Amino acid sequence: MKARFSLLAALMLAGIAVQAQNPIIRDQFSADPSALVVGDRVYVFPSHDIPAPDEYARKDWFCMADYHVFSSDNLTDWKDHGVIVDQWTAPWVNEKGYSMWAPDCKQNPNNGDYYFFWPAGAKPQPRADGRRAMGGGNRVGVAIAHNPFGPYIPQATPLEGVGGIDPCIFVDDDGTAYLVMPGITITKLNDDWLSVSTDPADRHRVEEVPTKGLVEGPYLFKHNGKYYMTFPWARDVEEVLAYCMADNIFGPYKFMGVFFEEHANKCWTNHHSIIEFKGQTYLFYHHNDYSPKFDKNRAVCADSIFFEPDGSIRMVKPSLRGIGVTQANKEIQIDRYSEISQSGDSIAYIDTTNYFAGWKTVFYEQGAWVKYNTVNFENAPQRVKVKVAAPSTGTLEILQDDKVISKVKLSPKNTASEIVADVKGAATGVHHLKVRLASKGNVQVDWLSFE
Ligand code: FUB
Repeated sequence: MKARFSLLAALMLAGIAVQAQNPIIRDQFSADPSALVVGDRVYVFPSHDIPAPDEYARKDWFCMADYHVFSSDNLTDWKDHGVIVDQWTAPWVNEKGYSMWAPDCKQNPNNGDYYFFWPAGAKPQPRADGRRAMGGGNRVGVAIAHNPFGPYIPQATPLEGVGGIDPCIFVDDDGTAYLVMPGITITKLNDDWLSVSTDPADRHRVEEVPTKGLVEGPYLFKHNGKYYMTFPWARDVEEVLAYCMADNIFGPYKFMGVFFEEHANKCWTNHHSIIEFKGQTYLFYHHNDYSPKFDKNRAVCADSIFFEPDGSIRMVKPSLRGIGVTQANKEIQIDRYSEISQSGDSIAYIDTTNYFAGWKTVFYEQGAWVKYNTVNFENAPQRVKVKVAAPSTGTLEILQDDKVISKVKLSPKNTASEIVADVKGAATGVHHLKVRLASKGNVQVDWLSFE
């Protein structure tokens, strides 16, 4: 198993760019995204779900052996910087644990380095009397790097006195850092960021979270001077995202309710982080888009967050379109639509034996349409290329905002192939795109791009 993942790690180290709407990471499973803004780039540190190898007995459970980091300067093209920490080389981690769960990473203002915190099962602890070693339990480790993309050097031992999963690091405006753990507890980190304060005055338990239903994955952030303690909450069965607000880090907090409802298809977990980037607030979360039948293989997504005038968080509706501007000359995956007509079209997997192949839009009624927002036409395009399968002749109309700029003549082809059509009267700049079936038929569109 180790050899297989090391090969994958080596390939990833080449720095592969993934163009993205939702999910943003499209070539591997990813979950529990922790986003971090560094200058004009966003770094995302997710956990990494994998299918359980033979040596891992719990086939129905989370299985994670390493972490990658991804980054983007436009929220559309994400670069995979490769593996930064894995269970085989982190000194204290059980190398058969596959339990590298939700991590977090922040820059330490005391020295400018990046501190990656992650939970994992520790190596079984030997017992003095020679009996079988005891399980090491979940501990929290720290790995340090000079750059957000690594290389990260793991510390020899986990944080003293800290057990559990889902660490979150919050750095206040004065540079004081806190470790936030499910429970929910907030504990001041010492200046070295390698130990927590043991002074009871430096520790606070947030009592205002719901007491019924699991609360995990806390993420603390500050917006307009207020503290927002956000967390996944198994209100009934699947997790919603909820939050409390406070004027001071140690409270009192006020429970504000839910800002993200359960996923429609019953993905049990959600886990998130929230950042502000170039004046907009974004939510990073996960869903099991690439594994519809097994919700422990998840995929990282992102959407915008908006606040009401009183500071409360507006309910987030997860979208397929996600965030970022799409360049008109790239493959535009219209199945990640912003809006879809009420009837006459639907989204389907291209290959149900390989979900990473993505989706296609199936138009089956005349007049059905999908709208894909925020496409940048750097130059006025002359042609459009559409990857499409159609059983009979017909026409697809391409609209820029509400103006028809191309009529793509379809010829009968049951397998998807690329058709090129002329574009007339298209404008430059950022526009919304619409694709409409102007004829009858079962027309399946994979993507389109402009030349
Ligand atoms: O990814 C494993 C666990 O599932 C995380 O640590 C939890 O927050 C939940 O997302």
